[in-house]
This record gives sequence, structure tokens and C-alpha cells, in this order.
Amino acid sequence: MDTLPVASGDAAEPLTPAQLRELYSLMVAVRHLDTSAIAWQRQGIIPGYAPELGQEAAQVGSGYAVDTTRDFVFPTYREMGVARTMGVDMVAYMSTHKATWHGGLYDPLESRLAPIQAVVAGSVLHAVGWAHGQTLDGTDGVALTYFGDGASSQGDIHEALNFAAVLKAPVVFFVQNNGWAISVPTERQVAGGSVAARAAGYGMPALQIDGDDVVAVVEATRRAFAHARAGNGPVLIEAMTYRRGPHSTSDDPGRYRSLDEERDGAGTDPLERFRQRLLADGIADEAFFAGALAAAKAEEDQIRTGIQALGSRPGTEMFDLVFQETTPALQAQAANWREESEHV
Ligand SMILES: Cc1ncc(C[n+]2csc(CCOP(=O)(O)OP(=O)(O)O)c2C)c(N)n1
Ligand SMILES: [Mg+2]
Repeated sequence: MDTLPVASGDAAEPLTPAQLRELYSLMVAVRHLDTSAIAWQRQGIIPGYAPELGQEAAQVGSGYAVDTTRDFVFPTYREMGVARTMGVDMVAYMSTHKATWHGGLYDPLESRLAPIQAVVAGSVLHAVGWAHGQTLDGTDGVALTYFGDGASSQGDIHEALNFAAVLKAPVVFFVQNNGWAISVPTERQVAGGSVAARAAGYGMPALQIDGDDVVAVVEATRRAFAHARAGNGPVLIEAMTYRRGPHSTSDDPGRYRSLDEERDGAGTDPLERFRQRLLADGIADEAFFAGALAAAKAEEDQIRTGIQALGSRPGTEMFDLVFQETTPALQAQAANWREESEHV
């Protein structure tokens, strides 16, 4: 499905060989960090993680279209690849998985990435609000917000899509349809079978794309950004992909899907697929791939060391950072907590 007018200018420019190689390097870095994070959890370095195995093309490709000098991204809990592509400090990002800090220790304003959001469908409303602020201020930033097939069943999604369209807010809604909402498959959750089809009801253009083709993802996201930035209102992109791993490190997919179903659903690995394409087009060779993997391994080493060195935050922050001015109830809770934890 493609109901978005064809873009001109930058959005229509083909990716250069250097950009294609950069995309591959990013995908390898993300793949390696993602699989390592599962190992870290098994080793007790972090308590939990939500892997994105199989979604690297969707995440790297969409994150690549962001202009961090003016746009703002509103992620879920599974957008490590987007964060890495945007250049966010990955120790600060991973701190949320170490349970050091809710939402990550990176600076959202500087990095242009909102805190990691564990509330399903929670990030979309913030994105619409931020984007409407751009319109009120007369600035030209675009909000990129992520949600899943499962989140599309939440009422917040309707409110966000409706008001974004009514307000002509510059938002790109990026759905990663990875086939699953924990143990519930898309067909038992998304009536009509497509999230993209719903955009028509909001008078919004939509693209349903192959989310495992990184080039297709970059091109679609750039077109959507160009449309929203030009003042034409929001766009919905549904990237069809597959969650190859567990929902999180505490999930066991064997309880609800068989290995055969996994193999059928997953299709071709997006990383391997891109590798074959670069080879066939003469854009990269084995030496380049080996270099990209070595760089990814060195990077993971550094990030793991950084994560291990992270100390805990002062517990009082739980109470200090809730409201600008504290409330009597919060003060009482803080006093209780101090008595129990610090025996004062
Ligand atoms: C408001 C809310 N309801 C329920 C949950 C529990 N929960 C966490 S992830 C998830 C499934 C989300 O599926 P989807 O939107 O497809 O995203 P995916 O995990 O596949 O990336 C649920 C129900 C939650 N975190 N927040
Ligand atoms: Mg899903």
C-alpha cells in the first residue's frame, strides 16, 4: 500500500555507496550489541532486555532518516537500533536495562530521543503534542514515533492518529508489525489485518513496506518526513517485519510458537539479505564486512565495560524528580523510605 504523494528533492535522492555501507555497519553494530545484551542478561550484568533480532532494517532504516538538528524521536522499549543509529550514547541508553535509571541516562533534549517508554502506545501521544508545538512555534521539526502491532489495539493510538490528522501535526507514525504482541499473533489482534489500512479513516496517507529491506525503509521514511515537514500533516508507515527472538529476556516463545512457525514467519534475515545485495552490486566486499564486525565487537566491549562500571543512583531521586513542587503524600512516602532503607 502506498497512498503518499511521490516526494521530490532530497527524499527522492538515491542512497550513495558510502551511505549503503554506513547502513550495513550500523546494522552489524546493532545486531552484535543486541545479541550481546541477551548474553549480558544471562551473565547477570543486566536484569532484563527486550531484543530486536530481525528488526534491524526497520530500526536502522527509519532512524537514518532523522535530522537530529530539528526532529525528535519517541521510542518504545525496543528501539535500541534507532538510538544507536541516531548516535545516542549506548551506555546511557543501556542504563535503563541495568535498572539504573528509568528511560535511560542520556539527555533527551541533546540526543533528540525521548526517554525509553515501557507503556504500550505511550509514546505516540507525546509525539503528537511535541509536533503540534512545532506548528505553534512555526518551526519545522518532525516527530517520529514508534509503536507495535499490539499497541495498535490501544485507544491511545486512535486519539493520537485522529488529533495528529485534525491538527495536521508533523508526525511520522512508524509501526513495526513484527507479527507478535508478546504471545498474541497479529491475526488475533489487528482487525482487518493491516494497521496501514486504518490511516485512510483518519484522512492520512500510509505506506505498508517491506520492513526487512533497509533501503526501502530509508526511502519510505524520508518521503514521510518530507511530506510532514512541508506542512502536509502526518503519515503512517507500517513496516512488515518479524520478531525473531523472545519478547524479552523473561519470555519463552516455545510456549506459544513452534520452531517451524518461527522459520516460516521470519523469512530471510535482513542483515544477510543486505549483505548479499551489497556483494551483488559490488558496493562492499568480504574485507569490508569483516571490518564492520570487528568494529561492532570493539564497540560492544566498550559498552559492556561502561555498563558494568555504572553505579546506582541516589534513591531519593525517586521522590525528588516526580513533581516540580513536592506534595505532602510524597514527602510522607520519602520519609518512610528513608526510615526503611537508611534506618534514619
Ligand atoms: C499500557 C500497557 N499495557 C500492557 C503492557 C504489557 N505489554 C508490554 S509489551 C506488550 C505487547 C506489545 O506488543 P507490540 O505493540 O506489538 O510491540 P512489540 O513488543 O512486539 O515490539 C504488552 C501487552 C504495557 N507495557 N503497557
Ligand atoms: Mg509486535
